[in-house]
Amino acid sequence: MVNKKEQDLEKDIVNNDGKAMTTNQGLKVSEDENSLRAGERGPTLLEDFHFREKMTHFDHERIPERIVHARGFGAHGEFELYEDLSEYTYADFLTDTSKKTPVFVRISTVQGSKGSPDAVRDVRGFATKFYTDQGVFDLVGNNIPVFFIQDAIKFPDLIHAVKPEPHNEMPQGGSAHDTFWDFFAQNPESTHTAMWAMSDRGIPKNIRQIEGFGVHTFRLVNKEGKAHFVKFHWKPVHGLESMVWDEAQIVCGKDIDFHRKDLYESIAKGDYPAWELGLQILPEEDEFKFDFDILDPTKIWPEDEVPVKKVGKMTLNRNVDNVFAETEQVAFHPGHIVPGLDFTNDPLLQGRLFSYTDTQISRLGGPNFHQIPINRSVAPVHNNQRDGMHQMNVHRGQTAYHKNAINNNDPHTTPQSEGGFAHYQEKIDAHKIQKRSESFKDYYSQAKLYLNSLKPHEFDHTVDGFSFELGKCEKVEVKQNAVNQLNKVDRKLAERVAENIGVEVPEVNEEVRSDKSDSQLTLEKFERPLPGHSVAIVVDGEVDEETLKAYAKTAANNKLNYAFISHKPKHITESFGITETFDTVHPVLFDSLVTLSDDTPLSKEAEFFMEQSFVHCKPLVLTETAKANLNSDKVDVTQPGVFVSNEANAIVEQFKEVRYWDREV
Ligand code: HDE
Repeated sequence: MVNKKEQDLEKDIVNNDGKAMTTNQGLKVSEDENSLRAGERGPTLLEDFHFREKMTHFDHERIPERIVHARGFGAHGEFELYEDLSEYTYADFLTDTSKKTPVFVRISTVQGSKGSPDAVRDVRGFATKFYTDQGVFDLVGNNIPVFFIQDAIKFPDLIHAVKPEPHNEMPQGGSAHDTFWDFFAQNPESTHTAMWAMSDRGIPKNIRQIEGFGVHTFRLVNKEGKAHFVKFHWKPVHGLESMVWDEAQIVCGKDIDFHRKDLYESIAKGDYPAWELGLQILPEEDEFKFDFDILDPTKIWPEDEVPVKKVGKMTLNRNVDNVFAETEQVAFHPGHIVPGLDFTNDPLLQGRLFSYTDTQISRLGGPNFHQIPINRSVAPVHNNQRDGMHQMNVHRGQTAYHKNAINNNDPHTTPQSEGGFAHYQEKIDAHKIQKRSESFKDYYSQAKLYLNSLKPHEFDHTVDGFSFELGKCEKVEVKQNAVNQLNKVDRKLAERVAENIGVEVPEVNEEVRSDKSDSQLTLEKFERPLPGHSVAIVVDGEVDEETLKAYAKTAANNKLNYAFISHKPKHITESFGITETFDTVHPVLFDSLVTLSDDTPLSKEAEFFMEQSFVHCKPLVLTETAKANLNSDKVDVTQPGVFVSNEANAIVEQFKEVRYWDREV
């Protein structure tokens, strides 16, 4: 069924099928290959208005990319509510379970420019636009629940530090450079978030399998005006997986579109990505119950202490028709809010409420960006705002002010009791000051809590993450200062990183003495349903068609993505239509590997595929023949996750575990 937003977008869809080419003025064009010239070999004439119009438009096809989150991928979907939440809020999309609210989601990296690779180590933006019947609500979050800074005034500094350095514009799509780690060391509020970014969370395997977080504390307000504090979560239905760092770096080169391709293809195939909306709800009376300040965006509310209540599900079920019109022009803003929700005094959130509209004005060329189809509310829009660049509406009538008598005081305001938005009336009694609250000054306890919550292999990966990034810094002072910070969180982390990058371990152990953890933070707690996983079926030498068919059928029946990879794919292409050669793909692009072979020694390419999958701890299946013809000493068939089987079904049976960390060196 077509939802309200799709109906709305339908009006603007341009379909050229069977249509005559025209200029932008509707004039039919008779020639589009040759500009108007003075003679066959003569100069082009200025008079050629079609040439000039075409070229002028082309010259202005680009708009400024986002300052942060420039590289993103978007899709349409729907949100369904499980239960009526009117105890907490009167937002209609959170109280009416019969409603399916249209959504548009854009998932992005932060640092890189629009053409940077997908699989870099970075925070992922997770922005959702709900087209509710009460107006647009944007939940503009990230895949990491905390942020690097506590006050919005520091955002330009953070971003200047993490973006490519101004004197040489390097590095692209990464934080492994001096200015970022200098910022980290000089601004200890960034410590907790850096732990997340350097852990497996910073290198997601794909964007179907990430969590999303609203980060800030917001408010839910019910009809009676009673408020609760709330944190928003998106819990991925397809589980949560990450890459290993070596793999991520190779993917960046082998397939820069790796994440977007996966999302696009999943949606195109009908294997829809989905997330459950989770809420952590806290009565206002409990505001001061914790050993951290709930307004501090560098803190989580540990899920063991405040459980996440799953209240609905979002499914992405439609790719965009046009990336520029939709994904590039979509304009999110944390200040796009609906009745029943409200802000808190989190100083980061407060600053964001200014920044997002401001940035759209230069990015989208004026104040009317809400009229662009993807941004348009499905609730009717009426006010006295007029004119401006790119005004698309024709406002009829004489008055454009409030109050007026000439037009019966329309458009009129609506009392809160009838659905008008009214700000939550929080009592404030304070001095005007420029000062950070003392309650925001514990920078290390939750960083330690995060490390305590990781499994040993996840801790090792975090050590590797820091070691790589700091190892890439050029200034010894920066490396040393950063390790001094790590020493304030965890001695082991500081020691191991210091050793890896060749700086001193600080003399005094200043680590946080706490073994507090949260059981919900390790990736291991997530289920990883098999559908959507990918298997490389390596065909080395002559393998009969029946065998290949059996593997193709098993993979398709279990909704696995698969490709046959061989030296001479012609006969496979003819039978199956899907195929790759050893040159066109790389083992890092697959989650698991099967090797089928004939009775001759395995080729070095086939062995390379197995070695890479082995070193990245992925499941491998070899047939008896392949095992007998394996010469590589880098694939130990006695290790966990390496299976010898002639059954096609082994790719399902054995691939339920997605990584075998015991194999990691
Ligand atoms: Fe953003 N952020 N941000 N941010 N942010 C932007 O808005 C900003 C912050 C986030 O897919 C910009 O349209 C300030 C936290 C996402 O289009 C800009 C501060 C979180 C996206 C901006 C923050 C985010 C943006 C750049 C500190 C997670 C991409 C282009 C107060 C909760 C949305 C644009 C999309 C984009 C400002 C901090 C998430 C410049 C001032 C915290 C997902 O307005």
